[in-house]
Amino acid sequence: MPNSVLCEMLGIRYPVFQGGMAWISDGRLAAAVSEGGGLGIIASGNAPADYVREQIRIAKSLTSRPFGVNVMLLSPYADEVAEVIAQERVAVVTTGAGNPSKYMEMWKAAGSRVIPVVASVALAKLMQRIGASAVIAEGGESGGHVGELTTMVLVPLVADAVSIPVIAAGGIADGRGMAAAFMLGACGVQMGTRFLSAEECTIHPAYREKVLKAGDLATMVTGKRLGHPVRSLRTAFARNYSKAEYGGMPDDELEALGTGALRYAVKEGDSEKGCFLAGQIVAMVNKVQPAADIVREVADGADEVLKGAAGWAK
Ligand code: TUI
Repeated sequence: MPNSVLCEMLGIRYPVFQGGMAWISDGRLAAAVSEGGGLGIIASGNAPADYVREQIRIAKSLTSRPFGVNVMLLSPYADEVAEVIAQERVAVVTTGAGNPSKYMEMWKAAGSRVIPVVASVALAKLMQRIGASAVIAEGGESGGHVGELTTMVLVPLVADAVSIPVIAAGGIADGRGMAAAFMLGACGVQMGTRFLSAEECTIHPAYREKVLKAGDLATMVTGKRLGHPVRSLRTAFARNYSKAEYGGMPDDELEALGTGALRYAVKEGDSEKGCFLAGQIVAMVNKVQPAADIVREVADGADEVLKGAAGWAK
């Protein structure tokens, strides 16, 4: 693996982050990734602070290596989750779906490294200015809440605009993707979808089955009308939601249709009521394996590709 500044900064072996996926990335998955030499990240999603504290304690009991917690900034519990993170002195905080400026001082005072997800150059620059240690540039190929730009466009633009390390996310699930991210100016990657098939990932068996079977056109984006576009598997729920969205359902009813949908997918595997978040690269995820093997396979795969890089031009 090319020497990444991220490894030194965070005390990890491979510059591979496991993305914080709501209701999925718990303390056990995060600890398994960190034990494997990557950076495991607990997702707080829309969960209350007590749940997040419990998952942090679980991760601490399973690994002495650094791990992170992701704060979903649209959550009604974001303020209290932010405080728990500071109290627990978590090594790394990542944020998603918004601007985390108001928490920055508190997290830095607690000794955490803050690494926000950004979907634009402007937010990346602002994050650098207020003291972020790095930024995660996430393209719209990713699962969950998506921005406008693709990884291919966003990563080099952000890498040119800031001097802090850039981690690429969105559409990466193997060594080729990781090597490409390096070529675009990133010094690490974050993957979510690839970890849906980790042995330590406790999604409902029906969710896992859908992931393993998904092909290249298996995902779609819904939620644009309410301003929170989300990429998920093209299930009965996603199709119905889309019909309602473009069929003129009032905003409050549409909002209600989406409430609890992530949890239904993860815990009950229910295709009628559940929203199965996944990125476009889900088509490449087709085997179940330990999280540590995923981290190593992707990092070693990138190494292999990069070694042959001089011979690429055909
Ligand atoms: O956050 C994510 N992915 C997520 S969050 C989530 S839970 C959810 N539930 C209901 C509605 C929406 C989400 C599921 N997946 N990824 C990180 C990410 N952040 N992607 C894009 C962004 C982003 C977009 C705009 C970050 C900042 C931003 O800036 C807004 C601003 O205020 O400047």
